[in-house]
Amino acid sequence: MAGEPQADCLFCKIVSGDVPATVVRETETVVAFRDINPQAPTHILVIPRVHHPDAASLAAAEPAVAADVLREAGEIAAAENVDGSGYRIVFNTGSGAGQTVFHAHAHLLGGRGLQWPPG
Ligand code: IU
Repeated sequence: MAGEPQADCLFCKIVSGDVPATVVRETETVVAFRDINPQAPTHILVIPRVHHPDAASLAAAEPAVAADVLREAGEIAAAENVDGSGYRIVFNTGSGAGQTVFHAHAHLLGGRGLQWPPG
């Protein structure tokens, strides 16, 4: 059922604690942890506890939780001191856009110059 934990989902396993991660923040609805393969000095993934395959399906099904993801990303950017220099929140959506884990997640990237357009 939409929103339920998926046995084969890496990020559901991080939410449950079955797979370790360097968690920086947890709320009732959201978990944030450092990306295992960081692309910037600050690279944190902000994920909902509930399972939805991508950001748009999360927003459609549970808009308040999607808002929680965005708000937490902003608060973590401030806590990491990357808000002054600028940061990026990225939702890769679909394998053609580089999505490899099909549990909605925001990439929070900061701490270096970020080019536009992205690759
Ligand atoms: P993507 O947008 O689906 O490609 O992002 C998935 C991210 O999950 C990617 O940046 C990986 O480095 C990251 N990740 C992780 O942090 N821990 C893991 O155990 C695995 C992937 I597998």
